[in-house]
Amino acid sequence: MNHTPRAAVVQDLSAFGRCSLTVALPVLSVLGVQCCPLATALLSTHTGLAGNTFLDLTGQLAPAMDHWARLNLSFDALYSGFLGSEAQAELVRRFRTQFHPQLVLVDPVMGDHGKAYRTCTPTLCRAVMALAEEADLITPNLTEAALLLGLPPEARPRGEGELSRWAWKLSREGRRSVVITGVTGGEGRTGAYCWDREGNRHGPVWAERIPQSYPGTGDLFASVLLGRLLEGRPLQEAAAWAAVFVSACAKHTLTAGTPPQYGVELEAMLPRLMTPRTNKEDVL
Ligand code: PXL
Repeated sequence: MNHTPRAAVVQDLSAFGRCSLTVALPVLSVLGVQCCPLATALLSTHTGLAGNTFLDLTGQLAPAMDHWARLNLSFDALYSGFLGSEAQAELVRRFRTQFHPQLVLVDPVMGDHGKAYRTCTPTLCRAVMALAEEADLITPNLTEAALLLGLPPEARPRGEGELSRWAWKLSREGRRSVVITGVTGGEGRTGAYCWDREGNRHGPVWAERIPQSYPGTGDLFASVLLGRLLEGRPLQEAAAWAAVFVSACAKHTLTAGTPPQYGVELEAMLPRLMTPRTNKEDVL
């Protein structure tokens, strides 16, 4: 009997604003993956809405992992995203050595639009980078890709040739897989550049560009990607699904006129991810 794939997700629970766990939980569930949160913090909203509350839960992580170990639980995947401290990054590493998941996805959340997030101090950035070194798959946006390569955060690759070299370097010569998100293409397209360590296949995937950015879309992308990978799909196919779904959610949200800080209106779109729908073009 096929078991339900199980993923441990190390992220904050921001109650309002559709990012991190409030995105990973519904998306992974709809994709048939059991999402087991290791909640790093509890916030009233993400940090993009002024005045958010914040309860640090770092102290809960090691006891939760130890409890899971006593229950002999195993995990197919470990997925980490936005982290609040070096100690949390260290606990993600500990999870890896304790549970040996087959797939470790590190979304190295550090910045966007050419700048590091104000929450990502140089020490935290270094810890996230060290974590990314040990991952099987990383999903940086262009700003994070530049930081991981030791370049200024505003550095951008000139053309697809350089983008491909960035991906190759980030893959550590093909030792791990990479999906660089937020890549702009011609003709109103946005997408991601993939380096698949399986067979060193690489290339871009595209979707319609929506002229509005929303918080949490990196989390949405990584969650769809992980769900599709755990279905056994190859990296580029999984990334194409993620790109098209994020674009469809953004389009729907723009049409609805929702304030961008509220995140993308994914609830109405989730059924489109459900199997047996297998053709990503059906999402649009
Ligand atoms: O989506 C990234 C993210 C996750 N969690 C919190 C955030 C952000 C981005 O701003 O503030 C708390």
